[in-house]
Amino acid sequence: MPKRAYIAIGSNIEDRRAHLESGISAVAAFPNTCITAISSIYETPPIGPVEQADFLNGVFAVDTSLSPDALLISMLQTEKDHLRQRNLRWGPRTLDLDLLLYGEHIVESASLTLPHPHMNDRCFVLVPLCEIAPNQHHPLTGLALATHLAALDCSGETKAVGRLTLAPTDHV
Ligand code: PH2
Ligand code: MG
Ligand code: MG
Repeated sequence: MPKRAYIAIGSNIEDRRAHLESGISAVAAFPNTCITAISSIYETPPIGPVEQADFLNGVFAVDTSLSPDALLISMLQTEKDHLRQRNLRWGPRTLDLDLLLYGEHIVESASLTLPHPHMNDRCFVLVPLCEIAPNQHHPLTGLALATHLAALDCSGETKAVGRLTLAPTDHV
């Protein structure tokens, strides 16, 4: 049975919108994987210790028969295909793909932590995620994602700047 997974996407190197679009198209082409929902795109100030350009961020949902590890490996390859440099932790990136949720799975391995450990405290993740899955429960807290969002102050942290020109696919 395919599982529903949620993936956060971000870029703060131009052409940011083109990177998001081709990143989602690449995921849509993964085997046994289809995109089921895409949030609006948000412009967000950089969070963390590195001074850098504003991001475009969003979240999308997939139904996939890939295992969490296989999905992650394909996501990392997609980042590489977008010439993602990993020379500065939390630094600027052409394309960032973060696996937030994979069904109700709870995973703690060297390569993967599920649910994503920071998803509940980042407005640039929770705002788009709640746009497409407000009633989804967080596997560790059991609370609806909208409840986690209500606990955050996201004023000034996210500004919707439209949608991607990419139709959700329903083919496998
Ligand atoms: N990603 C980071 C660090 N800071 N800030 C925003 N607004 N959006 C991001 O995607 C982001 C960030 C490291 O993954
Ligand atoms: Mg990230
Ligand atoms: Mg990442």
